[in-house]
Amino acid sequence: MRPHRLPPCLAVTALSAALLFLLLLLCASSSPPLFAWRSSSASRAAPPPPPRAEWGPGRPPSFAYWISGTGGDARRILRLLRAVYHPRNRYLLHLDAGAAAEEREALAQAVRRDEPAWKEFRNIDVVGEGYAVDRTGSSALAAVLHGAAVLLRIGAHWDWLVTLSAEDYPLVTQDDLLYAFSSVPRDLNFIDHTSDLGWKRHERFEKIIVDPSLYMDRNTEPFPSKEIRQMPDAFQIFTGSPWVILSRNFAEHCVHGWDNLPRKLLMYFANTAYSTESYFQTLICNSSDFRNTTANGDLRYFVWDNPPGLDPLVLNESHFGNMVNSGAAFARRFEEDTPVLKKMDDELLNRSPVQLVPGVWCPNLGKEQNGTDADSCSKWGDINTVRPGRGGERLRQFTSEISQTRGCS
Ligand SMILES: *[C@@H]1O[C@H](CO)[C@@H](O)[C@H](O)[C@H]1NC(C)=O
Ligand SMILES: *[C@@H]1O[C@H](CO)[C@@H](O)[C@H](O)[C@H]1NC(C)=O
Ligand SMILES: *[C@@H]1O[C@H](CO)[C@@H](O)[C@H](O)[C@H]1NC(C)=O
Ligand SMILES: CC(=O)N[C@H]1CO[C@H](CO)[C@@H](O)[C@@H]1O
Repeated sequence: MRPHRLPPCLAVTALSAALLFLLLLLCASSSPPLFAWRSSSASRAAPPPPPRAEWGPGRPPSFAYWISGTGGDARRILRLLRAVYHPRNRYLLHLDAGAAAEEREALAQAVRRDEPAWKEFRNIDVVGEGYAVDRTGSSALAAVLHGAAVLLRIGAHWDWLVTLSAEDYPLVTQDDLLYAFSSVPRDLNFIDHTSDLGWKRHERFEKIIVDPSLYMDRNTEPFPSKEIRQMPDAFQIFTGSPWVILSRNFAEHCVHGWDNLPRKLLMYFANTAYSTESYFQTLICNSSDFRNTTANGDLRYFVWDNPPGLDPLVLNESHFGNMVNSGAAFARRFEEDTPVLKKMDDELLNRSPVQLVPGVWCPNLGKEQNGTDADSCSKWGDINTVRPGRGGERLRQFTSEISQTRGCS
């Protein structure tokens, strides 16, 4: 007898319903809760208008970045944002419920004020309220899906959604990334996956967990239910890296899915540990319309200990060479202000600690002007052209290799 507890199956159903409700809510709500831009006062002398982005064939693509962190991560997120900034892209920043409202407000202030380019292009938003998230539970998946829904609503032009955390850093400039992806079919998804579940079969999929962060307003650890469930037979489970690059089409399918599978899987993965490692994988591999749009890789560099821990190793200067040669676009995990980030700024991004990464869109960045290096953009360049460096060629080569083989096996 467990008189004081809700029977696990009931708790589970309630939570699945909570997740589904959350998702439906976000699809239905007409105004996402963001720190919005206020229109600037018209009385100031008008600066030259920013160049207009052009879209479509012959133009570079555009990325939507979902960047998430927790309490104390605002500074790292700003550094990462500078390292991945380009006016063509769209950025949505999220500090989860582990951060105080003041930190979230300060992040929103920085995004409004810190860089002339951010003020001008207004392509960065901060989620106004932190969702409770536990990365081992399904609340992490709910947060990503919510982010995707908001980005679909506020950004009409992006082609791919990239998920990053405050512990990530780019290995290439945005000129490089936009260049490499210019030759990638826009419906292609980069989702690392396998159907070989190994120990995860029992530990992850036969066990049922309950993630209270789905309904609490504080980050709360999931707890296991005593019950065991059978492996599903209506779909085959795939698992892999939680970090993904999703095509706009597939992101729409996940959020506004016109068929049942996205919702059915959401119910299932609501009670699975680490559902961000399996939801997108299982959905795409079981959808006949999308299977063939999967490339098996996440374009990230990370290193596992032997035997592997729960998280990949923290990277340092000893990993620099392998990181660059990997051909990947992003690497993780880094500690805040660790020296290897400075080396990446210097040698890969051509960025000083206070600057945005130079590119065709702002040619004066980092150039000497009257004896000092320009640390902000004073004159707009062409935001519809990119000029790749060696990193761009490497990444193009790598994406072309891994996208030769599509589908799931
Ligand atoms: C996906 O690829 C397989 C194998 O190449 C092919 O048989 C199938 O028709 C493709 N499906 C779609 C929807 O294009
Ligand atoms: C770098 O990381 C590796 C692997 O975690 C570790 O063995 C090594 O001691 C670290 N080096 C420095 C300089 O921290
Ligand atoms: C550099 O100095 C000259 C002369 O003082 C000035 O006319 C010019 O605007 C300055 N250029 C920049 C980019 O500050
Ligand atoms: C609808 C659909 O394509 N379902 C697929 C789910 O995954 C299994 C295993 O890959 C396929 O056999 C199904 O056809």
